Amino acid sequence: MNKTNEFPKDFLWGGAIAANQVEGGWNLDGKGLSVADIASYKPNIDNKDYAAHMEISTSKIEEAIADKSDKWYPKRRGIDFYHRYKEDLAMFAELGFKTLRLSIAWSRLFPTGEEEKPNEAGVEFYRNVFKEMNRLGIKPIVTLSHYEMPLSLSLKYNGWVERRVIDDFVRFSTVCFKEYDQYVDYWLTFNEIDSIHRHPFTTAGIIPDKCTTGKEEQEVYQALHHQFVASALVTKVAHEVNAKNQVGCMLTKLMTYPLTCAPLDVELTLNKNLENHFYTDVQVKGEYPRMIEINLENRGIHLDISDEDRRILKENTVDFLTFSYYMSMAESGDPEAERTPGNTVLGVKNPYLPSTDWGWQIDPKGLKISMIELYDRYRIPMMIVENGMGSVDRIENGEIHDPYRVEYFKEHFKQMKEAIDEGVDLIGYTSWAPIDLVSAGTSQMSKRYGFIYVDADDEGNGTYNRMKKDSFDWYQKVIATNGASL
Ligand code: BGP
Repeated sequence: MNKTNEFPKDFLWGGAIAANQVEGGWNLDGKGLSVADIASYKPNIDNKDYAAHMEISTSKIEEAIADKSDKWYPKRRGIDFYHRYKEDLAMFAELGFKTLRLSIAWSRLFPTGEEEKPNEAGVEFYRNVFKEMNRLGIKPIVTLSHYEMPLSLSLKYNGWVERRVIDDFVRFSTVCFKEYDQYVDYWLTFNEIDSIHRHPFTTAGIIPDKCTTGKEEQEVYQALHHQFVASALVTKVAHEVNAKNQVGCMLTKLMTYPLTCAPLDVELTLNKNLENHFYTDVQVKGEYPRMIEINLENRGIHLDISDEDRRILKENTVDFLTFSYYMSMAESGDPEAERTPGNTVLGVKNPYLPSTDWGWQIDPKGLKISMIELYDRYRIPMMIVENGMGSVDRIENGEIHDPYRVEYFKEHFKQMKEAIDEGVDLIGYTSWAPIDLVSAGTSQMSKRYGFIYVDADDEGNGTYNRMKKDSFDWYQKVIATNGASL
């Protein structure tokens, strides 16, 4: 066994899931509708056009509300984690998980988002989940907002565009910190907070036809600002409720390379990477980067940011930084350059990299580069809280052979180890996702990420039974040997 691959002692190995992609039970025990519950499955989605797929309108929402079934709404079904969580947690424990990243559905605790007191049945559900995790020795990392805000806030206030939603979110988060204090130490505020530009409805409840200024971009940035302030305020509350609480931010790491060394390609790439750092700059350093503020002004985007907001941001920065990493992209000044889909983005295709079944370019080295770049910039502990490969898995004679998944993870883990050896303070890793679940981007079930297979198809047919893939044993061994088996 190669000892040199061993990860730091107490390294948090695990997996990550999100409430709206696993729970189901969308209308049970008092839960309200969330923005995820109206995401429909489109069998003919053209993977190259995310914008069209994410398109939303008031009439589309009304149509979805009127449809009380879950036939075309896979996120209403999830993988029935609501009823099967014990079985799933037992399998995660068998994998040897030290941690599980999961989210709390805001609409299960506050059905419309505006109630003064939480829905007790919702509070109870997560208490039971955390109790079971505690019994199994799995530490939770809890995301407070993972693409599931109450739909009512979206319809009434155009989601995060209105400042008042900050108070609703702080009330919800405070309940979480107090109710689950004995079980949870690690909290994340907003999943992929930068994704508000790529899918504003899912991330922030923004419905384009409700934009009153006629300038959607302006409203998206204002909503983002409200999320930044909310994130800082709940960081403060978490620390007040219990000083042991650690709060992190969460970024989609969109590693971008220049397609060539033509100076224009390099400049465009630099701009992309500066923009990608904006979100972590605000949450880790506590202030808007000067160049971003100038850039916004130059684009005619004038934000309502008070001195009080700036003080809140500055005084309540996060304790650790987390990010998702699936792929990298290239950038080019040539408008004809070939493009390829990535994590809800379209990037220029890098000719040196292979792609997944969904066209996302696989780049383990890019993970190491991202880790070094982010750690050098922020110097606080980091976690990779999403990383994995969506693929079409096939059952052959009752077994699922997924060597491509093992290969993907193995190469990424090696790069993580290299970065750690070079000084990066990486304290945890949660794969996306340890069990098959409904895709965030396409609402497909057939885009599979898990070490555990779930017998369900895109239309919800199937037994929903769980089954181990070959990669299950492989990951179990990696965790058992703390990386030495790599
Ligand atoms: C991230 C989201 C996850 C997740 C993942 C994979 O952006 O935080 O919720 O699903 O991407 O994306 P997809 O499900 O579209 O394959």
